[in-house]
Amino acid sequence: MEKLMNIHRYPYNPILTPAQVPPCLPGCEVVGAFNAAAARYGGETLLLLRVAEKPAGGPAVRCLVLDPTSGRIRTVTVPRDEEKYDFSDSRMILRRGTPNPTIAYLTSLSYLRLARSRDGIHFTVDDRPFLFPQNEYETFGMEDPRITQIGSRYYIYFSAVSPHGICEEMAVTTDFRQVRRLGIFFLPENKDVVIFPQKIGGNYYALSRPVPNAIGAPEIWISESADLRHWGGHEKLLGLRPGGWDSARIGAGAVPIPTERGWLEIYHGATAENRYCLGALLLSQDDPHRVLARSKTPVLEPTETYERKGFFGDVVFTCGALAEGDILHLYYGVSDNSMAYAGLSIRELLASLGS
Ligand code: MAN
Repeated sequence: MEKLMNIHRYPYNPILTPAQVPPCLPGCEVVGAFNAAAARYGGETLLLLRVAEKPAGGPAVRCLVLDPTSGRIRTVTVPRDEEKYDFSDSRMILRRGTPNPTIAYLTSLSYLRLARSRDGIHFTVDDRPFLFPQNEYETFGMEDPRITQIGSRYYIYFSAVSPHGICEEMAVTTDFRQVRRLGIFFLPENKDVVIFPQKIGGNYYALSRPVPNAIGAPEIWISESADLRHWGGHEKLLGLRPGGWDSARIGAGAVPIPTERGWLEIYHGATAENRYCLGALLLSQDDPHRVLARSKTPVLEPTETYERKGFFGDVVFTCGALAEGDILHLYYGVSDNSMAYAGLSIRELLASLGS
């Protein structure tokens, strides 16, 4: 029997909604400000939001796509009555096909924008995007960023989405004003990368979530690198659990947090019905290939209205958590719509894992 754990959702959740984010594209509206990376910089808490925009008004049949040659965003109109398309998923337009349908377009274009806060709860959103699609790997957008601080450098990495597939790209900043892009570091299809904040036994480590096509399942892998750019030594770390909350898809969430018992990782798990929950993993301090514990039941599951209803409901999804003493400040996207906050005790969380 797992020990009970208290999770303290901020009573006025969500802490940040699309209404607080003015669109940056002409004639567009913001439909999501969610799945943000978290960092501390200059006495402030920063959230690097995934902001999703779409042409304002009307059904989602007009899609935004970057033209990488001109650098312009163009609008593609997809006829609603076209038999070859399936419009049933709010996030994407599927092209029907055998053996499997494929994504034709996304219904919104995502990019990355900073929000800054003194108290970690009340955020002001920057006027302009921090990173905006600009190359052929980002024509459908940039999603689900994470930030790893190593010394004075903040490594920012995210999923780049295009018809070439979903891959992981990296950038680096020291001041959250200037940012230098470092290119692709995980091949398609891969996403949900988190990089550990320090070397372990002489190497950097990352968790990732490749998506096998012919055979296999979307599960968590671990890789190592001497320089953060070239990754190898890949091994599978964690699999799906049939029948449960993490039975169809799992992926790393927050950047791993060092604790006295080992590395604490908050990951997401989804069912075949796309219900997303968060759970915890404990990895050995000296050898993160060793899984010491894994939550049997979710640490957080979508129960509140803002977690159950939205652009894509029944989703809690984290890309960042910040430790402060025993408190874990968990920032999480809700319903692919907004950002919410929950605080929890690291000690209680470790105890719930039996550690
Ligand atoms: C995928 C990603 C996430 C999103 C979930 C739920 O895992 O696109 O950004 O939150 O699906 O839609």
